[in-house]
Amino acid sequence: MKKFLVFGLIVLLFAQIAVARPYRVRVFLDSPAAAQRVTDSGLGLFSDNVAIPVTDLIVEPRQFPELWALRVPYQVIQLLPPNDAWKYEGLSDSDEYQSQYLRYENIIAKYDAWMSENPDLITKIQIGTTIQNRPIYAYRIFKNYRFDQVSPPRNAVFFCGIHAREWISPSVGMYVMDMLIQDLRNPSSQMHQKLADKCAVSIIPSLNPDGYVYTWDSVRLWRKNRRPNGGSSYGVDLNRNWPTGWNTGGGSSGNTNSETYRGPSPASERETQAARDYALSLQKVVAFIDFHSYGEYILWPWAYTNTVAAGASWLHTYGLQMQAAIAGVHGHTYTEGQAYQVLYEADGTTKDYFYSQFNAAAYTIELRDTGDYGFLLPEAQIFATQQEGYAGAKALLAAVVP
Ligand code: 0X9
Ligand code: ZN
Repeated sequence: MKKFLVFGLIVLLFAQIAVARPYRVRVFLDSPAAAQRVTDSGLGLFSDNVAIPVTDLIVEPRQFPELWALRVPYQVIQLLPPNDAWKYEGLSDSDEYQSQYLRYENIIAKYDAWMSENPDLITKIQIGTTIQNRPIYAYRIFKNYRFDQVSPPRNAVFFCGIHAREWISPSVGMYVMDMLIQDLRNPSSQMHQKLADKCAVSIIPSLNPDGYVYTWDSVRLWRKNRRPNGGSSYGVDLNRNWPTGWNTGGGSSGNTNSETYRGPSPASERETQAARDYALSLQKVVAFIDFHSYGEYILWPWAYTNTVAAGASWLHTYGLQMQAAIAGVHGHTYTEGQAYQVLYEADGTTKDYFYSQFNAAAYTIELRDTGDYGFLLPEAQIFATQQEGYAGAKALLAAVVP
């Protein structure tokens, strides 16, 4: 009997190691120094940021020594599902994108289908290639009645999927494209009147395809890209790699294992270079949105410094217009303000670059939710969040195009 018990325990132990389910662990931080130790650690973030006094982390069983080394009080909150348990079965090869998340190839197939149905509106540009050889695309939508006018006077640029695990971001990007097509086919719509002959919108469906694929096939809560950093360390945070303010303030890390590793140099990553060079190739970028999750925020520059941006009053005015438009859909009032102040300090982020380089109305939108499900937003909330994302984008386009 005893023998069987021991055998059973051994089997259980192996099962535990084989599955290696991560834990959600709450740490209590009483100082900026303690917060920085967490930022510099290789532990995953379950919260949307490292905050004083409470932050939730994702800790693999093998990482507990690293947790202890932080010398902070902690409490295990829950056992998270196994890393490979997030694969969506069944419908995942369909192109129905308003009630389910899609794999990368299905996202691109969806945009390609829209493009072939609307060749007069949409063009596709391969803007780069990832380290794992996946193409990175931008799709640009523009209604032109004046064929003498080769390129439009203005451009808006929307990024999706910089952070791999924020699946609702590419999902919102698809809805924005779908709605823009419908609006530009309807001469009486508000967006048609705003955009036709005046402004093109470029959407990058996923700026981090390697990371996104990795979250589907291996580690659901992966955030960074998949650059090998040496040894067993992978990934650069593509929202800490941009040149503006790179490594000047705080809120990024030089530790290659960190979730907010900024990379070896500004714009070191192919994804950053691809998106930067594409934006630079456009004649005039007037608006920019980087879609993230979660938290329900509308954030404008600066994120790298507490200094108030020169154009802050109009950034704030447009931010409030986006906030009202989003609240008008389902009553969710997204928190609006300067990123550094209402969320946290972060250097080398996208919107700081778009504001400093182009003087664009540049925003990060943190989509749903406020923390109940976090990055694991249920499919039942996809459509409502897409509507909110489009409402925000529309309000911004309406504000920047005269
Ligand atoms: O940390 C980030 O890159 C963004 N949050 S997320 O949870 N999606 O990772 C926030 C970027 C916005 N800027 C700052 N508040 N710094
Ligand atoms: Zn993000």
